[in-house]
Amino acid sequence: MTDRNQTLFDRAKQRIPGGVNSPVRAFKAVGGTPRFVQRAQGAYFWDANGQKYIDYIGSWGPMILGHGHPAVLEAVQKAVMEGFSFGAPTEREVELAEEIVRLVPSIDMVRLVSSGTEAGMSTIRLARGATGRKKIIKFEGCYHGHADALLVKAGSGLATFGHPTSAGVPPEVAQYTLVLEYNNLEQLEAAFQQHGDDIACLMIEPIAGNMNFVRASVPFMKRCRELCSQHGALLAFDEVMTGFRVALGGAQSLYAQLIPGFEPDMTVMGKVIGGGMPLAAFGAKRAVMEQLAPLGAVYQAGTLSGNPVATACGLATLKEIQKPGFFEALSARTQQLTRGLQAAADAAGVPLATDSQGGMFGFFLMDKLPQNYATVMSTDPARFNRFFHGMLERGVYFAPALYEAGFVSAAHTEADVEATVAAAREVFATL
Ligand code: KE4
Repeated sequence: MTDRNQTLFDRAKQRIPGGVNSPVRAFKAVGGTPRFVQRAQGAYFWDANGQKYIDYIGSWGPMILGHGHPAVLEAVQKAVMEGFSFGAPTEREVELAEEIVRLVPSIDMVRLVSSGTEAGMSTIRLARGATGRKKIIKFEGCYHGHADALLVKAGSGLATFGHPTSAGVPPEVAQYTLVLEYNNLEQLEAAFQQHGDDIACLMIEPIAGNMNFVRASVPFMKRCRELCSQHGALLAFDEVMTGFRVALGGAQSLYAQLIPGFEPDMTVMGKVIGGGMPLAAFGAKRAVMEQLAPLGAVYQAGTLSGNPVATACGLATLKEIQKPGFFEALSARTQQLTRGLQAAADAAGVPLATDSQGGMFGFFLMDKLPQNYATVMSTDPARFNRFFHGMLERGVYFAPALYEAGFVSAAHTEADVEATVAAAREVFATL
């Protein structure tokens, strides 16, 4: 039988670089043929061959309700009948801005954009404009979108700033980005000691989903907050993945429970707030946000920003996740998965470490949870790839890279997770 995924992939590679519109989709890290999605519903999607999969990616986070939630579908269908895009303000943008600010108490104002990259890039520019400083701190293993200043890897020690991770990024741009090791208190202290008063912002994924699932330790996060405050740098939480996903109030609401009075200065958001449509946002206190055009001197703009169909999708999604018991049920389902995977690995004598928060989870083929990128990347890639493909062949779609997180939706049932764990028992036995 013809493999339509392969046929489509071959065609795609003729006209789209690597056959994909975003690199991770190409299965380069795991090998094999990417699955071309024909349609999706609830916790499942069907590929170009009609093969059904339990979907643990959910568009890399947005599909927290599952695919095709009736209330979201209705809201989007109504919105498209009123118009696709106007390039003019609409009431729904105001409603969504008010809703986001209500759910994220650390921000007074928000600007809507179309992607997490746009939101992260604009946050950096705004932080630089608001502080008049050039330098920024990011952490190895955290991804904040593909803006030049953020495609940077650690330099040779603290004294030197970063080097580009991508061709096309001039070293002059990377020179203002300092890349530290995640959870490394000594490096953090030294960086602020040497550069503190020149730092515009420190940007961090509070739970790093771009190195699978690594939490910033409480002492580390507390110190990030203290040092930023001490030196007049802005603490920017990149919650594109964790926002409205690990908890209704995002990861910052969890750190606020562990560190008295904790809040970031800026927040980058995306994914869930668009419900699968192109919508992201960044927010901060009024004094910072009012430095943005047209009020202030920091320019930022976007043709499709606050798109009326995307805001309808986002509002309907945010309404559903606020229903009583939503996150309790989602967390319980996610924990059913991680506990089931752990038991299956233990039974097969395969080292596995798992963690989850709300509807986001990670697992590592190692004995204990890693605290930084270097440890995550010490995983045996061949073993991960065998696990990934073993599950894929059994109709379970995990992230096609060992450094990516996984996502459970409200549509995943107990039976879906039981089937996933049963498949994992078979695959772990082969590892
Ligand atoms: P986008 O520009 O892809 O919408 O968002 C960039 C971004 C920013 N910040 C965080 C914490 C993110 O996780 C992302 C994007 N996440 C990846 C998954 N690791 C999207 C998948 C992809 O690149 O295709």
